[in-house]
Amino acid sequence: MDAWPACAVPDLPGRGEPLRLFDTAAQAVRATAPGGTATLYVCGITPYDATHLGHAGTYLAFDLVQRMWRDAGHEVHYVQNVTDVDDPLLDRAARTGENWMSLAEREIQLFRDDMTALRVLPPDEYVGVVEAVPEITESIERLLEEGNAYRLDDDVYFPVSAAPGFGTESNYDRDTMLALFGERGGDPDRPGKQDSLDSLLWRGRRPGEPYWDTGIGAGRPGWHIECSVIALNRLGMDFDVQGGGSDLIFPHHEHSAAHAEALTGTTPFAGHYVHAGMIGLDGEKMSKSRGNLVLVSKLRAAGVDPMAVRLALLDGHYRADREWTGGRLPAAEARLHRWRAAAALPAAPTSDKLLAEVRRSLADDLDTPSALAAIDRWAAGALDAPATEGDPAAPGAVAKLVDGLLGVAL
Ligand code: 5CA
Ligand code: ZN
Repeated sequence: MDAWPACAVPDLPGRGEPLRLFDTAAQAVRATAPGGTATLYVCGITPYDATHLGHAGTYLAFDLVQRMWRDAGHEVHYVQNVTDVDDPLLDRAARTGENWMSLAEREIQLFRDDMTALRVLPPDEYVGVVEAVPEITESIERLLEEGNAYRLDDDVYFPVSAAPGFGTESNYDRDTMLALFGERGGDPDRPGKQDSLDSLLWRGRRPGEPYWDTGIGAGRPGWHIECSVIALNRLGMDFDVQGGGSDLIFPHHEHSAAHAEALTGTTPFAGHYVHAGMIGLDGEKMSKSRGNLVLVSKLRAAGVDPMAVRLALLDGHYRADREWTGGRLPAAEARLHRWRAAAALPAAPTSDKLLAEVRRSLADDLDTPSALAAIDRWAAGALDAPATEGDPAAPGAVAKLVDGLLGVAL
């Protein structure tokens, strides 16, 4: 399906540093080692409600990953999915009496508009699960043929015993895995499974639910195999970064990796597993199911500058769980105002050191708080100095670096 329009990313003088990111599997910050083309898969939305600031924070983190790679001279191949058929979407459609496909279509369009407004770089391939059903089905058939899947009633399961590396992506112990599996869409207590942690690859047709008639039978794919196959068929194994929010560490990313490893007989699925922290409101994770949301579209409709929303999200480190509070937006608006005023001066302190500083901060696991603080110091110096002194090229150069590396248009 179509993604959304890309904004131009200016080229900056010199070369950026190699990007280092925290890898959940290694539990350490490690250098990403992209070849000429860096490869990225980020889990997309389940389109049953509008984009909230939690989603925006996560997609922004991976937007910066791409900016850093490009600045370091790489091409980027970026794939994102849309979970456009799944239980929460079907439940919501059933409750409101809307057709599930129109609900998905409307929310996907709203997401595109929100991402465009926030200047988030689009994926090169934006793939809906519905359009990928044939390739996903083919992979499940292969797992069955090779003894890496088993049938239970009309459903098909993945046995965790088929993936020797199971558990090494999340690093969680079995009790934690069992608890999270139950909380996040798994069915640890279903009788007949070989292991409580085995996950659903194929859900046989249920009355009233959409289904596809396939070689496996009538039904629809399970969640983890969707991302596994969509990523694998476009990026191959050992692509550079698998991304999403930290709520996807287990079971989603663990099982996606396990499926791909069983499908190919090779390891690893991704070079880095990178997870953004959860953005909360009133002490709880912001989530569609809880309904404690601040929506990007609502902020836009209220006339809030999307660049201020972007800055408010970048003010915290992507990996930290963080609370959205009422003060964040006014603080970001004030910062944006100061940066714009400094960038509009006829001359300002030179920016070469600033470019190096911002590059260094972002290369270190996307340390945006340090990068923003460095730009604050430059802006304060520029606004304090007499307007005619300094380098006439500096204001424009800083606007360009803020655009290129942070995606903020001044
Ligand atoms: N469709 C699946 C992934 S295949 C899914 O998780 N969809 S989602 O709509 O629920 O979430 C989309 C992305 O936003 C995921 O990466 C998820 O981890 C992230 N996300 C959801 N809630 C928050 C939050 N409160 N803070 C930060 N990121 C969040
Ligand atoms: Zn996913």
